[in-house]
Amino acid sequence: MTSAILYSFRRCPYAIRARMAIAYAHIDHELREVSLRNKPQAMLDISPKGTTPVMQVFNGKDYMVLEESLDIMNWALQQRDPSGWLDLDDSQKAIAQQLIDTNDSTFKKSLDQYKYPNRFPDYPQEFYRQQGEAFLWVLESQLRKNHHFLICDRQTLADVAIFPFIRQFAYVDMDWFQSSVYEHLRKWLQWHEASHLFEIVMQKFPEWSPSP
Ligand SMILES: N[C@@H](CCC(=O)N[C@@H](CS)C(=O)NCC(=O)O)C(=O)O
Repeated sequence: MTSAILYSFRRCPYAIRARMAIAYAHIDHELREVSLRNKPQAMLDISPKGTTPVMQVFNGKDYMVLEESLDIMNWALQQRDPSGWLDLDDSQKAIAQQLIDTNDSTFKKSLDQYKYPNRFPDYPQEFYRQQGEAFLWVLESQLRKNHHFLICDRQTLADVAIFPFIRQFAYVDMDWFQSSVYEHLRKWLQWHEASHLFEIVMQKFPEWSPSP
């Protein structure tokens, strides 16, 4: 019997980070690829807010629902954390938390504005890119300090939680990103994109529909 179901949308950065944590922790699950334009009723029944990812974890007759990507990541890592993504001291944890909070709030907002400038005609696209660059600078200096990863000298939760969003930002104008001053960030992005974990979670699945 399936022990967990993950409702996911392949390109969603929140879903990507959840899938990476799930794959890393070897969580047995059924992946249900959804269309954001046609969300399955089974997903909306357990999570009416209708965002991906959503994870349903079965425990005998009961189940619990995790409907925030960070909750899914943390839950998966509590089951298994082979390389210690959560093994950090208190000050490292505080930095990780702050970076993730900034990513999910101000940076995500600038990312959406930079990606869809037509929807935000008040300013030119470059303005929104500059807004986002404030966070790129913070990451670049963390990477310089920490030997190529954000918090310490190895990959941890913060790297994985933030990477899919930086990837989206870079892809808006790859020529600009490649010739930008963010040398360490470029290498960090390339490293994550080339990782086996990322390859696994970007496999394509047909859209799920309930069996009749
Ligand atoms: N805070 C949520 C955000 C998830 C989210 O916003 N996902 C987007 C897709 S990338 C979504 O489902 N949007 C709803 C929609 O497009 O209808 C999380 O961390 O899981």
